Amino acid sequence: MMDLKNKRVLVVGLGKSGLSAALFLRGLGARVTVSDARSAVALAKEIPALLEAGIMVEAGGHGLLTFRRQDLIVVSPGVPMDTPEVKQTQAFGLPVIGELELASRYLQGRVVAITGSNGKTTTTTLLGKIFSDAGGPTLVGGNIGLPVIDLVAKSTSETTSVLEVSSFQLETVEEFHPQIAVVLNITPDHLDRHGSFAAYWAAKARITERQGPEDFLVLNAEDKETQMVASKTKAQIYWFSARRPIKQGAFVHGESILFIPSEGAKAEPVMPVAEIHLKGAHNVENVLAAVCAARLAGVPAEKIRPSVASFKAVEHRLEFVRMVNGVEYYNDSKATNVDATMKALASFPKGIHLILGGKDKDSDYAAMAELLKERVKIVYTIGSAAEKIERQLQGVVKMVAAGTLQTAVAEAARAAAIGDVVLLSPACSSFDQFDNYEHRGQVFRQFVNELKQ
Ligand code: UMA
Repeated sequence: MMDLKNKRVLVVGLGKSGLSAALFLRGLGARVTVSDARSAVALAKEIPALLEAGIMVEAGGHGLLTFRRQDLIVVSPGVPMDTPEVKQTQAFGLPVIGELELASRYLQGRVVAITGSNGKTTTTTLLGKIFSDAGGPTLVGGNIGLPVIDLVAKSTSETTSVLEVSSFQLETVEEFHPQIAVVLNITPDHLDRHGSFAAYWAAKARITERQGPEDFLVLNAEDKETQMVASKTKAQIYWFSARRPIKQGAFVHGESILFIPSEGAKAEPVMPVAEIHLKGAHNVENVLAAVCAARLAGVPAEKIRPSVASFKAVEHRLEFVRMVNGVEYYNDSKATNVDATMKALASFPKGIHLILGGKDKDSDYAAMAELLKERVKIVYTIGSAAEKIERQLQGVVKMVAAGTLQTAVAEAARAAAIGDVVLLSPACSSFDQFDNYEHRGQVFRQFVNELKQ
């Protein structure tokens, strides 16, 4: 824990994380300033509470001088580390940390952290449910939408905090030290922010940087990039696999999920795969990761089984919205990269009307070509990435340039036949047309709910 009383701390970015971090730091007696690129008008909702709490606000851009006169800089996850003011500050030797790092210096109890390109939210939510069903004090937060700093006041030495952690958050960790870390998969994402896949991978691998031999690292045995994280750890490695038996960890064998607590030990039956009520093969992997982490945390198999069996899809993640005129509508707004959309496509055999597009992240949409040919009837493009998608997928699949989500839903509803599926799984982030992926998913649901039977 740092003594920040009367220290000058600058919080960069005034979204959820920045707001919570600023108020937390003020509560510790620090002299807090927040700096945000958005104008004072855009921040009109946040500013009064901050001023009331005695926090200074710099709006409409970051001033280099504001960054200089500080003892500590706390950056929000969405603020790139190569932002000129952040870079220069670091060059002057001022400490720069992220909100996750700040929170982990104060969070009490055990930390279970989950990262990966896809499946983080589902696995985090499921693990949170398993721990709380098992009866222990449990907190859930992080990239899932609740800043970790908001968990600090509620945590005690008895708490298990289940944290979804992103590459943006991991990029700025120093002392962050989960007792159990999970890496689900690593496929290209956020290349616009990290610059290269290698840099993105390196950020993800930092989840295990502070782990020691008493800690556990749970890795996907079927994902090459994830396997390589094993070379970066001092923790005990456990694996999960949906395809084959493994020596230590969780896997599918026949119709069942089994767990092996240590090499050479007898496999414990956990549950039948048929009891998982989540769509898609990728969700079996998410369940395996959660089972493995829960067993390592000491939750017995007989308690895990009913928790998993009663777990339903997370909002915006292959969420069934409604059946209209024999057509099923699914909201997968959380699919903000190509790999996530491929997993969604793999969950439906054919007859898909796919709504694709949003803000591009330097993604390669051509990677979806085979699945599109095989399963998709029409792609409806939306948002600023539309043109790039149309260029990369020309000749692969029939495409309709819908422009907006509203037009895409209307066009898909018109074209879809009985038995087809209309799927919003955009492979892009939402920030060109929406506040965030939740907003995009809500708007999609609203349009679908307005369709006439
Ligand atoms: N800002 C600046 N300067 C910059 C960049 C941004 O001032 O150079 C300001 C913006 O004007 C805005 C604020 O920073 O006011 C936004 O900060 P933020 O983007 O960090 O957003 P938060 O609301 O704090 O949300 C963050 C995570 N956002 C991102 O990582 C982009 C949320 O993850 C997370 O739920 C939340 O903290 C709580 O931990 C969202 C996300 O998209 C869901 N994550 C990515 C993903 O899952 O793919 C990683």
